[in-house]
Amino acid sequence: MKRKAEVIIGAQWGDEGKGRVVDALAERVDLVVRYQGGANAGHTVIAGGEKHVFHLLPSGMLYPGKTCVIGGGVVVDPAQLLTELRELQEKGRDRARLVVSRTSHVVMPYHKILDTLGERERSSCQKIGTTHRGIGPCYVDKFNRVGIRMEDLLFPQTLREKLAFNLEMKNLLLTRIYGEKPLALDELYNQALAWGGELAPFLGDGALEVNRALDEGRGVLFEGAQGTLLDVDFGTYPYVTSSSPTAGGACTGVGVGPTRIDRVLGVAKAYCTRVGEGPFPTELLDDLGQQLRDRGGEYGATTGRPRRCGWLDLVALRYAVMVNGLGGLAVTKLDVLTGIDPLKVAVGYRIDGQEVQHFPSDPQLLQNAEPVYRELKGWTEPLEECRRPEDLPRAARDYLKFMEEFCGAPAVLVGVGPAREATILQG
Ligand code: 2SA
Ligand code: GDP
Ligand code: MG
Repeated sequence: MKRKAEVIIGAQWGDEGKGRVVDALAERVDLVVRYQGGANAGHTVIAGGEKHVFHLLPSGMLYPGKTCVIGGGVVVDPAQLLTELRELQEKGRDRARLVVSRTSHVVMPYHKILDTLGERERSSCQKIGTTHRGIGPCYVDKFNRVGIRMEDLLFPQTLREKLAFNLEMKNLLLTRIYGEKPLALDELYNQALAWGGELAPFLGDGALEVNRALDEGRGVLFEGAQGTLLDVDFGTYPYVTSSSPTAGGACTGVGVGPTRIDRVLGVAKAYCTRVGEGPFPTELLDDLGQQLRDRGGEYGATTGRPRRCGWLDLVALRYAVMVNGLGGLAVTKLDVLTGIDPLKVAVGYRIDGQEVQHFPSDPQLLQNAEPVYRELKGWTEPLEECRRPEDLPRAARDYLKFMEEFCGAPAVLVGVGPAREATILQG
């Protein structure tokens, strides 16, 4: 079925393989749109034997003839965006047309500095483990209505006034609270003007672009960043990011009504990972955790940090199906589980002696949750060459079936390797 508007979200703690899923599905649509987050994201696409890691650019950029949109809900680091564009050019890749919403907010150097200083000042149990990309401080300014938007970079006088106002506050924080040096207005202003000059050709009206495409019957993929359990409302607060990676974020972060969305697809690894602090009930702190990290190459695509690894948590995944209204799952990295027998999946938690089947909102309860596991049979065959569901060994098919039945969503795509072609597509 040709879908007009599909949202692709991370159904766990991010790094589920959203980039490779978006790349696989982008071929059949016309637009790929990022709607939240910023350069904290690291979305890996391996196409034609070449690896690309997108931080701000949507993962449809490798398709000439398509349009990629950065929605107003994204926080844009102009230097990073220019670097990514330059990298694609240096690789000699033809690329999609790019539209950056004029209303998206600018991540300024002071946001990154404040992100790092904020983390430094938190005691070890309060640290979030951010990517230091300035995401939280930039969203704070947006919601505090003092942010600088991409369109402000085009108007020198407004830009200078807004920067001067912001620097007054930021320099107080930097000098009086953190004991750091103040930032100079002129330097920042000149830098911001230069960014505006370079990015002006890409600035446009993201909402209009996407709604017009939908009106004309063109297909649109909305690409979430991070994941459901990092959502500022539905994640393991306060150990979350500062945006809405869940499906609703696509509507507010682009400017499309919920009635226009045909399906939401949740990307989930066949096991679980998390990078940064916060509760993770099925985490494996033993050799098996290390084995998953090594075999799955589980290191941050932006920071290089080792990711924490653990068994698949079906309680959390079923919660993601609920809060996103998932119509399907894209299960990635099934190949990484080859040779592990038995496999365990969490089907409940024991909290304060009571068994529960729902995902608790209180991180303290989750921290103390002991997973109730179901053991499933493993398999020994490598999966990388499988292209149809029937090519998978029986135990792998049973593992997927158990996931589908427990969560109430069908697996419509299965990843059996990192490359574009290592994909089983069934919907
Ligand atoms: P931030 O920087 O304020 O958004 O950090 C807040 C929390 O959100 C987590 N977070 C992520 N988790 C997984 N992957 C992300 N992207 C990179 C990747 C991460 C990296 O693709 O590997 O390279 O380390 C991402 N971005 C933010 C973060 O770890 C905090 O827990
Ligand atoms: P994203 O942030 O959700 O796009 O995911 P990342 O790119 O941060 O991390 C996913 C990692 O897993 C990347 O290194 C991908 O190349 C890799 N990957 C994605 N799907 C598969 C898969 O099916 N099998 C294997 N072995 N690797 C995969
Ligand atoms: Mg990632």
